[in-house]
Amino acid sequence: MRSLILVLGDQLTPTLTSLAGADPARDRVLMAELWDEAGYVRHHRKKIAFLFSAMRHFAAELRGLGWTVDYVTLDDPDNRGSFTGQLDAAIAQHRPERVVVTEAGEWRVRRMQESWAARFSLPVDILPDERFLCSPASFAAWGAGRKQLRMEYFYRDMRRRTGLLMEGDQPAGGRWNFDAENRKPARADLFMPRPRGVAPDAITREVLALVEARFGDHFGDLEPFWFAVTRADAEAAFAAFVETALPKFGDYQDAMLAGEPFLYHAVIAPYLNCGLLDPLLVCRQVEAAWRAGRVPLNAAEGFIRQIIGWREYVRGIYWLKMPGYERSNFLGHTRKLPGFYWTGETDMACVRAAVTQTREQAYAHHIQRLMITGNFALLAGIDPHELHEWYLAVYADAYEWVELPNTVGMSQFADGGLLASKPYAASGAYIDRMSDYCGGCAYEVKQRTGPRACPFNALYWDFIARHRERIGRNPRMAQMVRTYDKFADAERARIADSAASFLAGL
Ligand code: FAD
Ligand code: DLZ
Ligand code: SF4
Repeated sequence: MRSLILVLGDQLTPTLTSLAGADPARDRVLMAELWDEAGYVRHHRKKIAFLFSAMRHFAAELRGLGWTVDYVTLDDPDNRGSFTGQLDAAIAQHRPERVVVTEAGEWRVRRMQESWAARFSLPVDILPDERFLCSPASFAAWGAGRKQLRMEYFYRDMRRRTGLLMEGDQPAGGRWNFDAENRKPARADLFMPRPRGVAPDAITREVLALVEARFGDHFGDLEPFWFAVTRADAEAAFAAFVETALPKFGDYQDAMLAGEPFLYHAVIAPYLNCGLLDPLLVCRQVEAAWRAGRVPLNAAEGFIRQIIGWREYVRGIYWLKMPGYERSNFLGHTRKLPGFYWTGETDMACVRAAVTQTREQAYAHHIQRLMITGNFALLAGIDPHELHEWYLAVYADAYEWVELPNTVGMSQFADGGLLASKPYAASGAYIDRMSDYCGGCAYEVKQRTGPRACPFNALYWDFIARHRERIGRNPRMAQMVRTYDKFADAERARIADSAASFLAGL
């Protein structure tokens, strides 16, 4: 045999660089369900089932294309538990001339890949991952010499580079960004489309039984299981989103509603991140829907910005700053993650809703992650590394390259403002404006202090007071520091007392 091609669980793309240059007649593919990968954080059971089933379906897709695939299931007696162990066994068995891989998405696995040539005394080709639109080197070149790495400017470059939503060298509609039109709270009586689900087939049912048996002690509900696990079904789910939800995606991007876990979101990050959907094709489809008059520009632009802007940008930051970024803690936060992040058992209706749907669906939309669970952790001073491990475990779309910058940078300001221009800290008033959670809450959102007051309020002002030196120089936070300074001494004391007694009870 000539090449042994190791395909990782988030590389389920037939045009992957490691496969593109290989020959199905002479080369062999290796894929494996591994304890180390399922356990480096204790992933949600739905996430493990999703990935194992998508991997098994992808192995079948490759076999259909003529590849020889060695697929090692979790319960295979020859399973070695890790990428390195499994490669070792496969090399001993097949004696390949070389190993070929596409670069891993996570730093942890990339280091492993780099160790293999010396360890196995074999050439190991590590090829670039061309499913991303901006390579780490190209991102570094974009950032070199800039004082600030602002997403908005990166995004404009990506629009120019891809030609998406461009009219010549100008942005379609005359503006790069239509966010000013995108901040509407949703009403419960709006038509709310549901993501297109798929009933489990025989392969998925087998995986569900395996995960039930082997990962009984992991977080999260395994069923109902409705994720797409094939390329065709992921594409159908995306097409359904474009027809039913995309037109309102922009308008209600920041909204939250009790009992509506998905609103007008696409629920495609699990598919994009493991390779079932292609980011550029997805954006081209959205642009085509806008050009055909089926979706408004604010929706198409808002959506495309998330993918060629935010998604590529956070990956660029990740590779620029790793290793070390995972230990960022600019605000010096050390509190342990409260137990209700796992149980949902809290009187705070907004946190309960976000955690409960996370347990049920391995999904929460962006504003729930940022402004509910993230905001609470920021205000309460939770250790950002503990929070990072939580986000990495609980969402079906979570991989460190995308989760870590979102958690450490965007949500916790733990990188000191490299990624976010200001801390995403907000009191209950913001949550009340953007959601209907507060009406059903045991706390009173309009009260700042006292035992019945919404905890986000005292914690917010206490956060401003505690960090005034670190954040007060930011013009957008200086205003809040000035407001705090105008409170009477007695009110400031009540804020400190309320925050302290709430935190003591966590
Ligand atoms: P939509 O709202 O429909 O957006 C469409 C697509 O845009 C998403 O599928 C995603 O690919 C992309 N996108 C949107 N926002 C971002 C963003 N901030 N960063 C990167 N891509 C984005 N996203 C992940 O894919 N994996 C994660 O592990 C992850 N962890 C996060 C942790 C925190 C604390 C926060 C605040 C955000 C995190 N995000 C993560 C970003 C975002 O919340 C999810 O991409 C989004 O909620 C996925 O749902 P969706 O597919 O319905 O997205
Ligand atoms: C996330 C994950 C899980 C849960 N399980 C596996 C697995 O069993 N086998 C595998 O190849 N990949 C898995 N993955 C994805 C890997 O962790 C992923 O490829 C790396 O995080 C990318 O750097
Ligand atoms: Fe959340 Fe406060 Fe509203 Fe309750 S009152 S739902 S804790 S923001």
